[in-house]
Amino acid sequence: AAPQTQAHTADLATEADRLLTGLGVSRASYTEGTLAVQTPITGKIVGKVREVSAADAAVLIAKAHAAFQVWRLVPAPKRGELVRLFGEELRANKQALGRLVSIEVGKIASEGLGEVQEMIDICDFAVGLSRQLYGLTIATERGEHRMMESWHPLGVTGIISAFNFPVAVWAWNAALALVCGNSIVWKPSEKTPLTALATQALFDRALTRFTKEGGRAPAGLAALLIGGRDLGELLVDHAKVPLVSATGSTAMGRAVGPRLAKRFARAILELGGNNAAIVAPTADLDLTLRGVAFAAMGTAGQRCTTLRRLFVHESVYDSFVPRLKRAYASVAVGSPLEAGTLVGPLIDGAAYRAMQGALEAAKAAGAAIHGGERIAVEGAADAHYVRPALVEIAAQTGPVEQETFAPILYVMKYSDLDAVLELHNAVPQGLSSSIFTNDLREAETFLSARGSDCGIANVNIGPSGAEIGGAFGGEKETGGGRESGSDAWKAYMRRATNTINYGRTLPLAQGVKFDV
Ligand code: UN1
Repeated sequence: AAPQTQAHTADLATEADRLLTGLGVSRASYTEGTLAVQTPITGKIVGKVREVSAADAAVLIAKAHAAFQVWRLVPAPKRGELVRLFGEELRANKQALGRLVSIEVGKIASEGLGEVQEMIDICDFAVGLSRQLYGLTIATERGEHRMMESWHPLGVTGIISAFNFPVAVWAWNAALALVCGNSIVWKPSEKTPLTALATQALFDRALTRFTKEGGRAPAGLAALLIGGRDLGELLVDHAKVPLVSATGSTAMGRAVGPRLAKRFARAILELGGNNAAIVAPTADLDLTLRGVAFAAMGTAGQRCTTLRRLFVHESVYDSFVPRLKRAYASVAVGSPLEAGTLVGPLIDGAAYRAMQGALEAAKAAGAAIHGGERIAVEGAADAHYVRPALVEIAAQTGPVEQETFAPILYVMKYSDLDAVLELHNAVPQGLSSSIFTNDLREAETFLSARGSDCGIANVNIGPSGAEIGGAFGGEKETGGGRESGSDAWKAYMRRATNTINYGRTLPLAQGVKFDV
């Protein structure tokens, strides 16, 4: 029997309305607009969001620039207090916002909540960071001189986010940018304006509390640009926006990167991934099975960190791959709002068609395809549910070299570690990677300079589901940007090298003589 979705569209629209008003969003902003929002759970429209005109967007960016000039003078730990209050709003509203993420993006409940938890985590991190924005003091060659680095606020930070992490990725950028003394302007995905409105409303609440408690938050500190690609372009081309952090496809990055470079603006690019895992002869296969299943099928394959290529050693292939196939055949696909579901819907029909196109190309290349078919869910004829696809393929060609944002796992057999490392690194993308092994030499080789060429390399953990404490991002066509933890904050500030002479003479560097 077809799985059922008890959550019919009417109920979802009503629920979204209840959640949005509860989170402080004005009803007119999501019922009286022109941007239709579909829930992927049923494929039906649950909101019509008001878009920002290009003229209004320009005003908002100008206001954000004016706000920056005030905000940069607020001491960083006080800026951290605003982010702390925002984190409190998120804690208090985790259930509601997480549920709205599930409705708008189709994530299962724990992943919707997990996304909000990731926002809370980055707020905590940023609050601590607000007392840790430090520069070096560097030895100078001149007597009675001191050389040091100062880190200063940079300016308006543009944030372009994708549908699949509609609010967490904004939070990574927003929390850091704000403690760094920047104002922020956000262009969310056109597919996810509801969660953007809700997040902005929670942020506004934190701002109100901050001001009530005597904080100095200038108007226009955080703006939201809901609308189409033209608004993103406006942000990218705006002379008063020195940094744009953009998450999305490599195609998007190719459009954004050169435009920013043209005006010497900074870019943090978080683009496509084509993440692989190696299952080595000594791998703990029970652990590997769970790690692979979550990384490849979780979020219906719609994470930039999703596991897409699996290299299995020939000595364990026949014991491991059949188990994995059984997991693929039995994983619960259906409405993400129902308990027990692990794989929710694809975001839309275009994602479904891209998935089918990749599977057809794999088939033409001689692959054996298990799963991948559309699943009918009662009450959701316009939605796109699929059984995740496990594709056994001989060579890494065609669709295996591309990122298809859907649950397709290409499985290949290998015999030699050096050869598989070469294959591992042979794709254009370089975001995340894993090896499953209990052999110390293999694990360390994978993490070494001749190992994985990705920004994230893991041992005995899948490539997805990173914590916020580490720097997040990848190499090659993934764009090279780093967000979130470690010292990623430095990209949001400008560095000044200061040399101070506290003596009475003026020695010149490099022994230069210039006596007038
Ligand atoms: C993304 O898919 O754009 O590591 C971000 C992860 C999450 C973030 C993914 N923490 O899978």
